[in-house]
Amino acid sequence: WVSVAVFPGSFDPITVGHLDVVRRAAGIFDTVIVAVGRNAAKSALLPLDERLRLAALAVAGIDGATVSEVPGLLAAFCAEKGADVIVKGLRSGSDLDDELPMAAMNRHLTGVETLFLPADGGLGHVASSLVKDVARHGGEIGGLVTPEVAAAVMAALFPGGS
Ligand code: COD
Repeated sequence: WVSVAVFPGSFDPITVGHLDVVRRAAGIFDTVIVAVGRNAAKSALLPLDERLRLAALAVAGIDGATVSEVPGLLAAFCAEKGADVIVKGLRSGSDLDDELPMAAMNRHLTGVETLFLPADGGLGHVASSLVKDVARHGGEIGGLVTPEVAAAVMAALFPGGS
């Protein structure tokens, strides 16, 4: 028996906070599929293929971690991959408010359970949206994302160079 977890998100872009969850989940499950999907409530800075490429580069050194696109419904993707659970990270009470209905809906749809990992104490402030906002306003994002991600975010925000 091989335990499979799916860690879904927009990953726009993948951050050190996401990578901490991937590493910790990979320590619990045989396989962790980083599942790059679309959040209908958010408009993405990076196109899906770029988010996939950057996520694959970022998790390349993590044993058992792979990256895949979620083309449609997450619950259907989990069933197709034979995934035992969905893993999510929790930074705050507002994350929990967002995540609880999704966890209940995914379980309603196919029975797939969701497990929550609390954010690392030093990474609770790391969010893709804040990384983009800091970069947009000239702040340093080097410690928050990998160098490849930092370059891609800068190129997307300032296409002609800054
Ligand atoms: N520390 C710990 N966890 C973190 C950190 C951090 N610093 N930063 C982010 N996380 C966690 C988040 O809490 C979340 O669990 C996960 O990482 C992904 O975060 P995001 O922001 O990249 O992704 P979201 O929340 O936009 O992803 C939403 C999904 C794409 C998962 C959702 O929209 C979805 O399932 N879409 C597919 C269609 C579908 O099935 N819809 C019905 C859902 S019920």
